[in-house]
Amino acid sequence: MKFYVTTPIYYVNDVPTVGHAYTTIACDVLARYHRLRGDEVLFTTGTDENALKVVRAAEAQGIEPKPFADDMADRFRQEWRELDISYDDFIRTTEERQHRAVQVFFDSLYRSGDLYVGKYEGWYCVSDETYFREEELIEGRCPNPECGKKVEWMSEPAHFFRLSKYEQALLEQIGRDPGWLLPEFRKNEVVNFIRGGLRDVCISRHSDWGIPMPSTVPDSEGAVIYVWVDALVNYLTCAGYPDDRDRFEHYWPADVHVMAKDIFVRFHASMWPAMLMSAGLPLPKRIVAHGWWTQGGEKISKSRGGAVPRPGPVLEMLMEETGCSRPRAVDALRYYMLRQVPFGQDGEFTGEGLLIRYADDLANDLGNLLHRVLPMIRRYRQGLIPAPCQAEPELHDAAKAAAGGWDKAVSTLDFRGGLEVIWEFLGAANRYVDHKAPWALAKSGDDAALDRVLYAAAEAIRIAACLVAPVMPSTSDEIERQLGLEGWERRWPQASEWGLLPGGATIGQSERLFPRADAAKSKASPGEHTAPKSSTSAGKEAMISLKEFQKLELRVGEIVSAERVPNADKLLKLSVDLGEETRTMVAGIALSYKPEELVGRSVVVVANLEPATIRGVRSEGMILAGWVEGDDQSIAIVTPDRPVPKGSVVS
Ligand code: ME8
Repeated sequence: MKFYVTTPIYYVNDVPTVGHAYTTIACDVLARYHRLRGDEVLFTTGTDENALKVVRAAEAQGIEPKPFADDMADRFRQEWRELDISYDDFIRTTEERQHRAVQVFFDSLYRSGDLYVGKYEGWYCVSDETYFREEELIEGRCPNPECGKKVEWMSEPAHFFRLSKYEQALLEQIGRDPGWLLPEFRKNEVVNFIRGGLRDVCISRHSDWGIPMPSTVPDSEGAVIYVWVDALVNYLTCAGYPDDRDRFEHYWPADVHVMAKDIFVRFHASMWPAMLMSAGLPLPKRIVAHGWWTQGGEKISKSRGGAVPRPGPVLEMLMEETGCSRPRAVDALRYYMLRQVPFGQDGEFTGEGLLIRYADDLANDLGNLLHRVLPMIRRYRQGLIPAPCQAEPELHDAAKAAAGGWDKAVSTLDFRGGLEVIWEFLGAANRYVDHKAPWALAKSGDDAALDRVLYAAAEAIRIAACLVAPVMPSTSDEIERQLGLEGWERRWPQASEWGLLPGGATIGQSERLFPRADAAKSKASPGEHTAPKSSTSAGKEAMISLKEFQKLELRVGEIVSAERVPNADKLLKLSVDLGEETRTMVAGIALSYKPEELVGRSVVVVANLEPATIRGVRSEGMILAGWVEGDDQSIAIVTPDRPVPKGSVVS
């Protein structure tokens, strides 16, 4: 199966914002997902350079338009490389192949009788590259609420495309193919727009920047083609139009054009299909509009003044706040954008929202699973994956549901819904580990059960890595490396197939995927990670079973550093070495111990306590301590009375 997906081609009047990144990431996810399924994918993006606003932006910098556009196009490419965008083709509308395609396409509109020469007099908004009627203006300005700029009067002989002729054909197409325009509520906007009456569009301009009109068309002297006709044709050019017929027949029509709502109704859902009908070419199979990312409720846009969120600085912020690597920051941004808002709706972009998603979904749900399971395989099985076990129904059913749910969600571009089902599976995998308590099985010496649980948990991680691969490609690679699957060829049917993780494989070196963000908010309610002060004698109803007790993962650790938590009299921030890893823990023992007294001391910690952020410090475990008799201010930490290796289980 072939799959052809396109982003809009972006104006090069400025560098991209997170809004441009969003569309490009969404298309990248579609492309990667289809490649994983074995489809032959063509994923295209590029830059729209023949616009008047590009000339104006170049002028403002005192540069000629072409070198200005060259530089900008490079910066777009650079940005997409940074964000791990796997496009197959990057088209610039100043390229020769685009000039040829646009001229041939324009000529075919002329030959179909849908072009005529008239006179254009009216208002033009340079920023939106759109003509408006007098009555459409708002106090003499562009009626687009996001623009509102001054319009300019244009009066020139012009070429018109008979858009009005296609009203009925467009309405019929919309009625015939219910999934053609998405989302549904925007489809209704298109229907209303067309029913309101389509006017013929002026598709020429007099300028020396743009694609010259073919000489076969009357009055073409000195005229260039309207930038929107030029821009839309890029979708054909990338598919091989007009000269590479085989390629064109293979890839066209596009499977999906993706864009935001700003360029959906008027351009992609009306003018573009009408022009294709006129040229006798098949229509794209699906046209999808997402919402806008906003800041302070307003659309994030290149032309808006002030600090516009751009991908680079957002990644820097994330790395600084969390200590994560650049590839993890990239994947966290990709994840956040697709998970945060339903595709089609607007969403407010905030650094805080990104940090919360990072902490809750990535560091906790995904990262935790990996960092609980792999150290146990190292500790109990010398780093070797146990032999494959039969599918554990509670895990396998959840995996199948996640893979099926993701398939379904991707087909309607419901990325948020798709990620939700994957995260339900991660929840099931974490609960499985809690419930099976492998540390308790290790204690009780039930080797067969321990093998089964460790294998099943590792297999769940492999499946999760495959499921999230289109959204977080480098994180999936890293998880597979840690599982010992470097070089493993990931394919989609493997996602929920049980038992593919080879037994006997040696796991790779562990590295924390998503270090815990100090500043990130935690799901856990803040509380001090020390034993509670009151020790009431437990009533019968408060008793716990041995099995419940075994869920506790108590370990011996060694304090390797200690310091006070600023502005908190009772708190110390400790680094505790647990053998396989060193964790940060916050303990309320500062009134009883000086930091320097603690370094080198052995302590007993609750190692599987849900992390919490205490006074801005992420605490990943609890030190056991008791109150000194007769002194309710003084605390004594619990220490083994003989040397015990770091990481040993306390039972
Ligand atoms: O319109 N939220 O280019 P453009 C969501 N050249 N998406 C956003 C966004 C935001 N705040 N800001 C930008 C053009 N986008 C034409 C397109 S295509 C044949 C020609 C994304 O640079 C979104 O995809 O203004 C939007 O449609 C596109 O960038 C507009 O990019």
